[in-house]
Amino acid sequence: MTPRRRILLVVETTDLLRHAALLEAAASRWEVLTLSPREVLSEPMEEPLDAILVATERLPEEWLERWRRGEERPLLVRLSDRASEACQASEGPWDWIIPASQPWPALETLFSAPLMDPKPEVPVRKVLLAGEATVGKTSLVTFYLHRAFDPRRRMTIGVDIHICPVEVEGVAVRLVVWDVGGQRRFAALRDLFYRGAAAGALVFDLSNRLSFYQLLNWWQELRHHTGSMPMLLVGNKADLPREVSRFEAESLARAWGTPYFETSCVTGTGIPEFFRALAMAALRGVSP
Ligand SMILES: Nc1nc2c(ncn2[C@@H]2O[C@H](COP(=O)(O)OP(=O)(O)O)[C@@H](O)[C@H]2O)c(=O)[nH]1
Ligand SMILES: [Mg+2]
Repeated sequence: MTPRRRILLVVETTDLLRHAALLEAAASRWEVLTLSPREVLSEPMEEPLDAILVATERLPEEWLERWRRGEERPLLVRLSDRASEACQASEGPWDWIIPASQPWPALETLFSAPLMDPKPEVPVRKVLLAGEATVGKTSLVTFYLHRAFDPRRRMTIGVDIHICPVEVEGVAVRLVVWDVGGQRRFAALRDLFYRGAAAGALVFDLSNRLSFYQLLNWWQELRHHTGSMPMLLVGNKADLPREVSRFEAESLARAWGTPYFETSCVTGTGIPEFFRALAMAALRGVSP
């Protein structure tokens, strides 16, 4: 059974930055998915969720009502600009209404009891997955966590923050993996993405030469924002016909002084090794 500590934040893409503090604080504790109202309505959410935080008015009540049925239903929480203090809602779809500007400590109180981290002594490190869209960043995390390939195409528009427990040389580490989609174009959100990261991985698609060429841009951007943070290079989709040879990728990795991994989210090849190396790099990298 997977631990149920998943939170969905529904927020307008343009508002994401206003909730940066919330994202950062929540990220070290829970798995956080962010979706815009449009995405939420167009996608079936099958994953178990502990809570749905809604920071927009643009969600129809029917969608919310649907979640009120069922036994293990998520907590429905409205982040409101108008609320001055947290209150339990007796009518309407919400369980709680919480001020958007100061969601803490109300959120903490709501979630802490059943969801508290049972092992707070485990070191927590923020790590980044960077690389072009569709190279398989989200799939790497999904495979690592569930040992299964999910072929559904789900574009990361917002920021997905996954918690990945890893054990390296007998030491448990909790990686908080930031997987950022199209939001990279918002400069300020980019800072949020890079802030406090201990290690990162640059991912490309072995079956797509362009994604290999684009690595240079990513490398420069990461180096610019994160200085000497340890980085790894990952060639994913090793199960598909190649457009990039191992020799080329290894040459690039050597030039950059980074370890190189080849992975496949279909067969699982290389994925545990990659996460162990990422955790090791994060432990040796900067402390958050
Ligand atoms: N054949 C194959 N397909 C993959 C692999 N990893 C991801 N994909 C597919 O590539 C697409 C993009 O994957 P996704 O994880 O969303 O990429 P992201 O945008 O980098 O997060 C999806 O359709 C995945 O099913 C892989 O290792 N092999
Ligand atoms: Mg993604």
